[in-house]
Order: sequence, then C-alpha cells, then structure tokens
Amino acid sequence: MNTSALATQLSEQFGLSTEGLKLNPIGNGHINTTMLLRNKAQALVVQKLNTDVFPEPEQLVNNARLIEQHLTHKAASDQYQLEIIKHVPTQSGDYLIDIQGEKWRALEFIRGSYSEEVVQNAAQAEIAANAFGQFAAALQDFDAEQLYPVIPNFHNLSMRIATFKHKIAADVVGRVAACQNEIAFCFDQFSLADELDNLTNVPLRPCHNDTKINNMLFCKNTESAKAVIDLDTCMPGYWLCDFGDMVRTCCSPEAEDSTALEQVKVRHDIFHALVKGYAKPLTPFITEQELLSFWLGAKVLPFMIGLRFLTDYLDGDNYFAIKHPEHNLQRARNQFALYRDIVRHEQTLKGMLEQL
Ligand code: ADP
Ligand code: GN1
Ligand code: MG
Repeated sequence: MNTSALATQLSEQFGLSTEGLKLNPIGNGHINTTMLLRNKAQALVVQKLNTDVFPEPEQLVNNARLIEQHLTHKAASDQYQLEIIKHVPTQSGDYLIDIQGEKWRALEFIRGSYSEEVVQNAAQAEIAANAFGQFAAALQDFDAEQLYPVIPNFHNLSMRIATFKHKIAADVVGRVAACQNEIAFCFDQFSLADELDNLTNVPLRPCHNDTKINNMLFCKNTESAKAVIDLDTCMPGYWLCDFGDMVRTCCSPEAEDSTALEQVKVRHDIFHALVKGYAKPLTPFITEQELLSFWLGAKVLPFMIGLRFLTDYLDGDNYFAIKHPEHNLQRARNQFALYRDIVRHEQTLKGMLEQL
C-alpha cells in the first residue's frame, strides 16, 4: 500500500479529515514504525507495531493503557506533573487496528516537544533522569502484576547469554568467524549474569525498561521535561536496569552507533547528574542497598544491549531496524567500548552513588 492510501485509511479510522493530510516518519526507534499523521488542524502519532518483537500487540496496548490510566489518576491529584501519552481510539472505539494484516495504533501527539539522541550537557541529563524518576515514583503504587509480560525475561542477562550461545552455534549467516574478538570479549564478561542472578534485597518494581534518552520528550520552549514515552516494555523489573539504560544512552558523547570508538567514554559529570536527577523523586521509596545496586545496572545495561546487538548481527539482523549491513556490529562495538570505560572508572562512579 502506498503512503497516501495508508494515510487515508488511518485518517478514516481515527476520524481525521483528509484535507491537507500528510504522513511522515518521526523519531529513531529501532522497533516500531512511528509516523506523524497530520492535516491542517490535527496531528496524531501513528505506530505500526512490530509483531515479531511483540507477538501479542493487544496485550502491549492493554499494558500501556493501564499505565496511562494510573498516571492520569495521579495527575488529577497533582502527584504527576508530566504529560501522559494517551492512546486515541478509532471511530468505533478500538485501540488497535488491522491494515492488511499489520497492527496500527494512534497516540496523542505531544506538541512543542523534541527528543535527543545524544545528551548535550549535565543539566539536560539531570532533567531526563528526573523525568524517569518521576515516572517510576508515580508507578510505585501500581500493581505491576497486572502487566502482561509482553517480552518475557526482557532484562534477564542469563537468558540473553543462552540465546547468544545458541546463535553462535547456529551461525545462520556465517558471521561468527569474523566476530571472534567480540565473542571472546563477551564470554569474559559472563560473570555479570551471576551478579544479577544473585541480587538480594533489591525489590522488583514497576519499571519502564527502555529508559533510553530518546524515550522522553523535552519542551521546545523551556527545555524542561515534557513526557516519558514508549511504554511498550513496562513490566516488573529492577530500578538498577532503568538507571543503567540512562547511563548507557546519556553518558557517552557519541551516539549508540558511532564508530569513533576512541571518543566513546563515560562523561563523569553526566553520570553524576543522572544519579542526582533519578534518585531525587525516588527518595521516599528507595533503600540504600537498592541505590548501591545502580552500579550493577550501569555495567550490565551497556554490556547487555551490546550483547543483544551482536546476537542480532550473528542472527542476520532480524530484530533491530538497521540502516546498513554492519549496523548491529558497529552498535555492539560501541556499547562494549562504553562498558569498558565504565568498568575502568568503577571507583569514581561508584563513589558518586555511595556519596548519595
Ligand atoms: P519505538 O518503539 O520504535 O522506539 P517510540 O514510541 O519510542 O518508538 O517513538 C519513536 C520516536 O517518535 C520518539 O523517540 C519520539 O521522537 C517520537 N514520538 C513518539 N511518540 C511521540 C508523541 N506522542 N509525541 C511526539 N513525539 C513522539
Ligand atoms: C530498542 O524501541 P527502542 O528503539 O526505544 C529496544 C531496547 C534497546 C534499544 C537499543 C523492545 O528500543 O530494548 O535497549 O532498542 N526495545 C525493545 O537502542 O527491544
Ligand atoms: Mg523508543
């Protein structure tokens, strides 16, 4: 189906007039296809859900709507100040539609906002971390058991390692031989999984599970936080993982797929800003042990996402959207470079958590 026919179908379903209708891609997400559908008066974010990644899209939408309702309730009593990403129903009241076998949903477009791929400075990092912290705090009394596990074991490193080994053995696209260095490096880090499996006294919480910097929106006018978005992987998890994903995506001055590996480093002022920004809204709930566990998250997330990129590369690029054949390998090398630099600076970075 061409773009204009698709735009017409979507506009009919979601009740937009077709006068001056436009449909254009937005953002840089790796999983879904995200587009802006707009006419002269209205704008909607429309998203084709990736059903290879999310085989039960109805459950995903249901999860996100439960969170949306909880946050709306919190906002009504002034306990949540950010904007809430709301699903928009079709004319007949559905939240998920089928167009030629593909699943689409619509979300309210947050006007006057922008997302970042690389954090510019410590102030911006603190704003982002604080927004994710507000989101986590607002979900504290939400029963995460209500959430369907849309991707089971999402942050289970042992399971990710098992998949990695399985893909190495299968070598379906013959890339294993050329990746021996990266593979050996990964094998040397597997004790991280034991650290995660042996965690004690760290509670499972309702988590976002994808707190990368482009999953929040900043205000174009004030540069303050506008909204936390991409609620697709909200499930029970550990705050250390949400903290770790912020470290992963905010601390490096280079984008996640940059090949300038000598520049991929953890910026200490940004790490400090993340600790400060995220911990503040969590103060009433967080335990000391949980705060100290953030160090594990700071190590695990860059390594685990690097491992997932490499796994996908060895598997022939079936999971993450890529722009060229080496993209996943470049991303993996980038994440490993960041992980190495984080580990190298353990004393300083851990010290920032301990000070708090
Ligand atoms: P994916 O699941 O593929 O990562 P996202 O939901 O994160 O998709 O959306 C991708 C990008 O689209 C975001 O990083 C953001 O730039 C933009 N975006 C998504 N939803 C909205 C929204 N409701 N309002 C404004 N921009 C949005
Ligand atoms: C994906 O959807 P997006 O681009 O926000 C992925 C995350 C990874 C991230 C790496 C459902 O996030 O887990 O950390 O790419 N989402 C899913 O950039 O797998
Ligand atoms: Mg996203």
